[in-house]
Amino acid sequence: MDFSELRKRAKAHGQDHVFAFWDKLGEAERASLAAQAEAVDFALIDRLKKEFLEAGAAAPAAKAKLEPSPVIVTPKDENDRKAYAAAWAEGEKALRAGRVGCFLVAGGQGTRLGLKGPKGCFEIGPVGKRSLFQLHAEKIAALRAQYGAKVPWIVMTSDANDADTRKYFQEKGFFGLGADSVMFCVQENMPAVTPEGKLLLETPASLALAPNGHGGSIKALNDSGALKWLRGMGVDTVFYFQVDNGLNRLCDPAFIGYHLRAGAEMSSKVVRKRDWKEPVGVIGFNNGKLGVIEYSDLPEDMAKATLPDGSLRFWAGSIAIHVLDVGFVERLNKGGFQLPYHKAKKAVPCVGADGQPVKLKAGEKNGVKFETFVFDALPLARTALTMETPREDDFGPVKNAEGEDSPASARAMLTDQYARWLEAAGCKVPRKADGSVDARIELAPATSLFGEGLAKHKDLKIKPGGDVVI
Ligand code: UD2
Repeated sequence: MDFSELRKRAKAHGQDHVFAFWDKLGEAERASLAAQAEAVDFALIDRLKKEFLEAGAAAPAAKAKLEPSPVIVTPKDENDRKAYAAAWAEGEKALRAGRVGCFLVAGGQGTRLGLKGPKGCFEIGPVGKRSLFQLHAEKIAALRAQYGAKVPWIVMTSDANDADTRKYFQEKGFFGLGADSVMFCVQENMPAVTPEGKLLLETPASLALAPNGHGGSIKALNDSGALKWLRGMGVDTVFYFQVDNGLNRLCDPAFIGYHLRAGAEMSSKVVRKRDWKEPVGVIGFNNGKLGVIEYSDLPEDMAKATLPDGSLRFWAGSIAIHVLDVGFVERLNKGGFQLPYHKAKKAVPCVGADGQPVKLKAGEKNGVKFETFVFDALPLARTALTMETPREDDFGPVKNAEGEDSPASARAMLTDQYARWLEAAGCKVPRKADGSVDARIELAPATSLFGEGLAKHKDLKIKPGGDVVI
């Protein structure tokens, strides 16, 4: 688009300040700023401004009417165990038939952990240097070996980490998976704005852009050709997971089986919330439709509400592990579909009217980012299912530098899982007086994927305080 046309368009939406430094920019800078501005959907920004920023915009929680919804709970009796075994068998059948692909969302910026570079490069191995990406990749390799299927892998990145992620995969030789069975797709950006809805400039020559939330994955799967790629291989079921959770039971056959048996379009895993404050969304009926209310949107009295036995009423915390039907994702993309946006106040690096970087005070949130969430697809599914999973088997994310959901807690959970598997196979694992494992243990997914095949290690000697890698 010709520059005067572009400027006119920005002006019509009250956003032509983005060209305030135009006269001072070189050719290349102008070209890149113009390309960024051209990609902005100004009408969408106007709509979001009205919806979220102007007087009278209601908080999402005020619009919600939340009720608990049914969950397939972890087996408690013989009937449950039978259903679980049948679901497991069904999931294994689908895996063997090559119907299942994996989809990792890794476009986030990992700001809370204070990391430079993709979060997937973080070394999570309790003993060795196994990174999150490597752990996920080795699980996929183990699934391929176990089920004799291709199990293709799609990795969603964002502009913020795409080049670094691809480089890391190249350097690691795609972890032996074969480059032709791994596909990258890049999610779109959204511009960050001031609380008044004005676009922020990160530098005089660039907009402050941020990934558009993991809901962008639904569109990215379509636009990148990933859906066609999956269809071409006969894949109709996608296992969706997040980069930060190394404990994740990748392609859990029981979960896939329940999903397929119910004819669901989208299924989600939940854990019992640790306490009312745990930062996970809760699954429930939201205005009569199954959905997730994000933790930041759940009113405190609802988050704290209990049942007569004292347990949380809204206990089903979403751990962002889903199964998606490929046909469902195709349907969502028909007619340029987009998920609803959510608003988040954030500290956004930017320049002021003088073109100099604005110094933010500690904790100051000067900007607003708009993001879409993949779980907003749940209410659009014709059939959707929720399954409980034991936290210790499935959810040990790395989110914070210290404390809960930190590298230390995630490594301890991995060690504990490996220890429980070895003990179940008859191996003696040293434990401290408080019951925690008195050793550091790391099992390669090739050694055991879901805890199987460990009988041959039952005589393994583990010294108190020692390291074990098998
Ligand atoms: C997410 C969920 C929360 C709970 C928790 C479980 C949201 C809004 N909240 O919280 O309810 O399920 O996870 O761990 O989802 N990502 C992208 N692109 C983006 C943004 C994020 O790919 O634009 C990826 C990111 O790389 C990561 C995942 O999505 O793998 C989660 O992102 P997060 O760490 O920001 O989500 P969190 O912990 O606030």
